[in-house]
This record gives sequence, C-alpha cells and structure tokens, in this order.
Amino acid sequence: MIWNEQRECEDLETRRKRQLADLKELCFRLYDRVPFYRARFDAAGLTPADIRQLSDLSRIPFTTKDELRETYPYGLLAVDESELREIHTSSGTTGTPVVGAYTDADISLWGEVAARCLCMAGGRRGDVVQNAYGYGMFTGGLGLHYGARALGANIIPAASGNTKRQLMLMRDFKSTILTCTPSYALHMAEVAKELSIDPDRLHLNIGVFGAEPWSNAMRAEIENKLHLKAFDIYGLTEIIGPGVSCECAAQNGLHVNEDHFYPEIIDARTGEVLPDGETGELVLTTLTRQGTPILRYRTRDITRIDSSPCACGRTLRRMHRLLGRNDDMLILRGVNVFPSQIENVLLRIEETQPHYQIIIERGASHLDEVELQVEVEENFFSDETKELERIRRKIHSELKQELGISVKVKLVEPRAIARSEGKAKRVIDRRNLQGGTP
Ligand code: DLL
Repeated sequence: MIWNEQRECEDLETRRKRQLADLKELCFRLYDRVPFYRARFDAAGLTPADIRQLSDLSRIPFTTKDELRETYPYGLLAVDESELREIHTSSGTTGTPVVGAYTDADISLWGEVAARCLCMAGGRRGDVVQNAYGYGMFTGGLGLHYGARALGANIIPAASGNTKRQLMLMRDFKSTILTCTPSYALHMAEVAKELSIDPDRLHLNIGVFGAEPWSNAMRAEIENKLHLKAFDIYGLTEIIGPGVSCECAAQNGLHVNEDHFYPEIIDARTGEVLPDGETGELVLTTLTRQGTPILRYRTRDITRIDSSPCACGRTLRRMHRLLGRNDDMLILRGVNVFPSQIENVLLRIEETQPHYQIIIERGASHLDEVELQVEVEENFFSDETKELERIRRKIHSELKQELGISVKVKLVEPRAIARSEGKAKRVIDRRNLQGGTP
C-alpha cells in the first residue's frame, strides 16, 4: 500500500512543475516576510523573480546551523506568532537550540509525511504503534505520533525510558510497530533477554528506527533479537523532524518526500551542486513549510541520491542511508574516519557487542589520541588475560585493515558502556578545542 499514491508515484514532469511552482512562491513569501532572507537575496543580487527553473535554486546562498542559532528564537519566522501551534527545538546538548515552529498546516504536513513513512515500512490502519521516541521538545515523539494518528493506528505513546514497562506495554497491548532510536531498540532487546521474554511471544512486526546513525549490521542484530523487520527513517528539526525520508520494502535507500523537502547534494568544500549518484552533503529546502521555512539548509549529513526506479513503484528519489556527518567525521592522523566504519567492523566481530565509545584526547605531544572502548560479548568475557588479548588484537587488526590506521583498543566488561534511551553518544571528545571546560 502507498499512502499518497498520487504524490509518491507521480510522473517526474508533473513533480518538477509543482516543485518549481512551490519554490517560486516560497522565494516571494520569504523575501516579503523574513528580513534575513530578503537581505540574503539582496546581497546575492537576486530577486525572487530570478528563480525561473529548479536549477536556479543553486544561485540562492545556503542557510547554516549557525545562522539558525544567531536568529534564535523567532528570526526566521515567516508567519505571525499568533498562527503558531507548536514549537520544537533541536536536541543539541550545547549552545543555543535550533527552532522549528509549526502552524496548523505544518502539523498536517508532518502527519502526512510521517504517515507516508510508516506506510513505506509496511504500517497500516489498525496497527498498534508503540512510540518510544522521546516526547517533548525533541521532534521524534510527536512527529511519529502525528504520523501514526494520520495512518489510523492505535498509538501507545510510551515515550523513551522505563524499559521494563516498555516490554510490558508491548506484550499487553500487542504492539505491532516499534518506533525508537536503533540503540534503544537494541537495549530493549537486551532487557527482554534478561527478563526471559521470548520475542516470539511479542507481536512486533516492524521497527521504524532513526534519529542517529546505524548500520545494516546493526539492523541485522536488532532484527534477530526482536524478531521484526527494521526500517530506517530520517529527518531533522530544522526541516520538520522525522518524515523527511524513509525506507520502503525494497530497502534500497530512503525515499525522500521531495514534493515537500527538495534535496540537493553538494561538495562540502566548494558548495558546488553534485549530480545524482555522487556523495556529498545533503542540502534541503522546505518547499511548503509555513512557520519556519528554510532555503538550502546545509544538514551536514553525508549521503547520495539515487534516482533509479524503485521496485515499490514510488518515483520519489532515494537517499542512501547516512554515511556520516561532516562534523562527526574524525580526522585521525590525516585520515577521515566515520564512527559508522568502526561500528561496521565491530559488528563483524563475533566476540564483541556493538556497544562502543570513541574517546579522543589531546596528549602531551599535542597529537590526537584515540581510544576505542568496546564491550566484550558476555559469552566471551573471561578472566583470562590471554583470551582478552586475542580479542583485542583481532579488533585492532580489523580496524587497521578497514581504516588504514591503528587505533588503541580497550576492552570493557559487558554493560560497562552506558545504554541510551534516545540518541547514543558514540564520540567523546576531550580535546577541549574551544577552550571551555572539557
Ligand atoms: O533526530 C528527527 C528524527 C526523529 C529522525 C526520529 C528520525 C526519527 P534532530 O534531533 O534535529 O532530529 O537530529 C537530526 O539526526 O541531521 C542526522 O544527523 C541524525 N539522524 C536523523 N535520522 C537519522 C538516521 C531528529 N536515520 C540529525 N540515520 C540529522 C542517521 C540520523 N542519522
């Protein structure tokens, strides 16, 4: 089933026409109502009337996260405050948050795109959606809530945390779809095992997981442990929250709801727009948002666009599951390393669990020192130093093969690394590069 067949399977010419019409209207609206964007156009020597085709989008300057912070709280608002119905902010732990402000129309749009996503993953009217994303300022909880509501599902708004209760709710209300971060799904699976809950006695069929990086290997691990089929969902506060894109049954990339969120891939260094198929930074324009629309937002997320036909029949282009983030990318002795590469290696090694942290310190020699702390699988954890040393060497050598550099590996006991109920913190940077407290 396709939630909105007319839009999701539309022929490309019709879609491009609508995207262009919406883009033009958006440029006029922002020029009129948001001084920040008016100044932007003026400085670039552009008027909204200069945007005549979709490729003219590349003439408009980017919007960055820093600019969103500088204009906090309402600098980018495109409607009267009285039209606002809901506010969300980014989950950033430091600094000024980034604001998403929603009108009635934006909330309906959110329900529509999140329902499309649930439907892509196989969700249907009558499903029982246990929504274990955090509710509150974070967009995960309410975004999936609106989507599940539009879909006609029965919602268990469990929110994140209280894992034993999650499992009880799951069993008693016969939840068929679980929505949460992948790291929390894995944690739930661990607790279920501890409590001797047989996954086959639960009713879960589908997991819709996102909000943090994860890999296909992690997908397999969650699927094996919870006996469900796991789908990747992507989104961000600045654009709408969850609902920008999601995998369909073909699981060959995430269909971008591009009639609302127009994607471009750019070379992060030069800002040049790259053709479909090339890897770079994802830039998104909200074609139809009302409260806080945004032009050419640099997401810092790295992916590529696939415009080849999909077996599911949707013509929405797909983005590859995220390959990393520009600002997550570690440069270790000159080599670019993404935490996801490390995760992939760990998931190939039977003796470890995908619970890990990367700790970066600046040593006395002013060189970056990186330590990977990784949990040993319960069955393999022993007091025998020789056995542990064997595992440590194995990880070290596989990492060296994958990354081309050697990383210090420290094995830790099962459960030594804090579990997350929301987004897992994988990188701990103690280099104190900003000069603040570490
Ligand atoms: O995490 C929105 C969301 C909620 C998406 C629930 C999916 C499910 P933010 O807190 O603003 O919003 O964080 C956005 O999280 O730029 C990515 O770097 C990362 N991210 C989101 N989804 C994925 C994913 C929500 N599927 C930032 N894979 C984004 C990898 C993801 N990273």
